[in-house]
Amino acid sequence: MKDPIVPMPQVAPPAVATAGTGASSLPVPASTAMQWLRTMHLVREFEVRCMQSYQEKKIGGFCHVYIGQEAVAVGCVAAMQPQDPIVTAYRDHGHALARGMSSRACMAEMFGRAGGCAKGKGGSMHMFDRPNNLFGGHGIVGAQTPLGAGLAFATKYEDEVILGGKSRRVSLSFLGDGAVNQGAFYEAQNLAGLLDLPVIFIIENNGYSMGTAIHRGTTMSHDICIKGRAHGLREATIDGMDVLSVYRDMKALADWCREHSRPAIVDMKCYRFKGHSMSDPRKYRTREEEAHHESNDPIITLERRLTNAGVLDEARLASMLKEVREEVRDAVAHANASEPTSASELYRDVFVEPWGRYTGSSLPDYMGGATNACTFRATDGKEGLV
Ligand SMILES: Cc1ncc(C[n+]2csc(CCOP(=O)(O)OP(=O)(O)O)c2C)c(N)n1
Ligand SMILES: [Mg+2]
Repeated sequence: MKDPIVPMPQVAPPAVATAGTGASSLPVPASTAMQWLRTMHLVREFEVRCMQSYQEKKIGGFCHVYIGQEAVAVGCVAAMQPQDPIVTAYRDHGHALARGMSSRACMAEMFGRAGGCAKGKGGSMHMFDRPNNLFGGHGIVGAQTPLGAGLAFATKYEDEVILGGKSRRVSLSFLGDGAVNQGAFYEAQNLAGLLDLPVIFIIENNGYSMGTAIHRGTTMSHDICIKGRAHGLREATIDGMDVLSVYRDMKALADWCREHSRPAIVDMKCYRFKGHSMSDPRKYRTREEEAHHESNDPIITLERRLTNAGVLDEARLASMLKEVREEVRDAVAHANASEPTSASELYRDVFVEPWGRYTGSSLPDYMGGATNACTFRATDGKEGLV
């Protein structure tokens, strides 16, 4: 019999409405909030240059930009610890940069060059950063949700069974609102609930899956957390347009999941300012609707808050923007200068190396059935996630 699940408070006091002025009115140190602002600007500038490079045909394939949703990735990453695994869908550049991937490696991946994080073999939808515990970047809608549960199983197993301690890591599995209707999501939630997996499914609810408004394709779209309630997940509805709210509410939720080793679901309310992908004319929504949401730009909201607190002024903002533009310009130059990925690379990194012969614990009967020592090992000589 499992412990009863204590529901999260659904309406938290707005983070932006803290009384008073000065740096002390901020819920985090001023330098931290300034760093978040810089990262949000970096993501925005990166995406703008991606759109430009796509039009110049430097980037091929699909390209889904994150403009408008920056507060989600930045606030969520800030609320977690670096060793917590993260997995996401194809709209992944923001998560990669927020997690600490260099803009050079990210842009070279966009360009399909050898200097990219996946040696140019993944492209826009497959950002992967092992040192920063980002496990992709996945193009199949919803496919990352069982992976999120699997990552939580792996960390829990490693912490509790192999290391003999307490489960100490929480996995984040981001998904879009369109992905909640995939069967894999329900299997993942069921297992997470059943096995007490510390994973948080964050639904980046931007209101649309491609051109379909959420209410046209999803039942109970006004209360999307109900999808997790059936599996006993803890839940939270969060304002994804305000990085301070995202941080505060995600930190509280992640702390609880870490403490209790339990799963959760988040309805992260947000809006994508651009089309679904580069080829989307956005005929399914009005320009008035877009303008309404753009007036709630998460970057402007944070700038206003920092200005009111006296930690941001025009000169500081100008110097931050200059630095960010230079960083992204350098990333584009690096991507351009990086070698195109060679065809022979296609055969590398498909299997863990050295793969060797059959690696089961015993040989099949037709081969004699004798005991066979396991020869599997990861390329870096380490097994598992640590
Ligand atoms: C299994 C599967 N079905 C369909 C698609 C095509 N497809 C790509 S993105 C997308 C919409 C997903 O929308 P959402 O989950 O809300 O994410 P968002 O684009 O809003 O970030 C669809 C249907 C796919 N990639 N995988
Ligand atoms: Mg969506």
